[in-house]
Amino acid sequence: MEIVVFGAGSLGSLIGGLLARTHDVTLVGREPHVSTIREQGLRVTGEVEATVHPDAQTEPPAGADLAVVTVKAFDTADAARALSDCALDACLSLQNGLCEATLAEHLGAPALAGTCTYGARRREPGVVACTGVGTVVLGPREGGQSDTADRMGEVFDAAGIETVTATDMPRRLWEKLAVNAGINAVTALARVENGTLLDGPAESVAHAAARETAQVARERGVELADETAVAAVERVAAATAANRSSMLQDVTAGRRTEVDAIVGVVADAAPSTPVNETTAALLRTWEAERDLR
Ligand code: KPL
Repeated sequence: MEIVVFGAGSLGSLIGGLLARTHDVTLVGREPHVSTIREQGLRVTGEVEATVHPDAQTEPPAGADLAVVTVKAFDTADAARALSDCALDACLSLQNGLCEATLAEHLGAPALAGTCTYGARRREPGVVACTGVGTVVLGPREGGQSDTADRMGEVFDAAGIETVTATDMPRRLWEKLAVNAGINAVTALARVENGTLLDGPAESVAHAAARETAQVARERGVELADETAVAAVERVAAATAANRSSMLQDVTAGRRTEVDAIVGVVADAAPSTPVNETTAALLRTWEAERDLR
């Protein structure tokens, strides 16, 4: 299968590298990563070891069977515009936030929803580390079964990626949003690793952020219980205890964060969500002071 991975950062390079063991992959990313991959291949290190030779470009190709989108949430509209001239059978978002609707708006092909718990760190141009073998879950963004989702699930599976094809993506996306609202925003503001949220004063803040996210999900017709959202935060904080969340990494590096696509979605919703309103306001203030938004 011909697959374009749009957004060859850490996760995009890892997923693209794993897919390239079996499929024809084009990674779309930035220099000097792309020319290094073209010259020397892509080295995957850590929990998975492989050297693969995908194509690598700064612009998408004219067509592919599948586009996997891995850019930051705030770059989704630009990614969708860049991919709009690429003839596709399907597109899959493996991003934080609820980005599928934006992709569907711009692309003629069905936009599948996905979540990914593989850990990835780009070490240097042409090298990505797999810091944790996880699972890719994908399915129709509105839920239910689709032949396209089933086929794409088989494509990931064939490449040796742990894959689940799910019929309840709306609930899974909101559960992931609860995890990110609880873990990413709180660790970014407190400057701590994910495991610090397993006890201590920040634990209750993370849990309250997750409960508020579940409340907004239910307002939008998605069945997500408070306890399920809190349990997901605890489970992910334990499984990734030593990790620095992507939002903490962004803040540490002085980069724009995904605040709008994560806590902002909950903070800007109709019901009162004081914890997310507070974390969103603090992160947005930090970004505004650095001209990042
Ligand atoms: O998705 C994550 C992120 O950092 O963006 C978690 C699961 C919280 C892992 O750090």
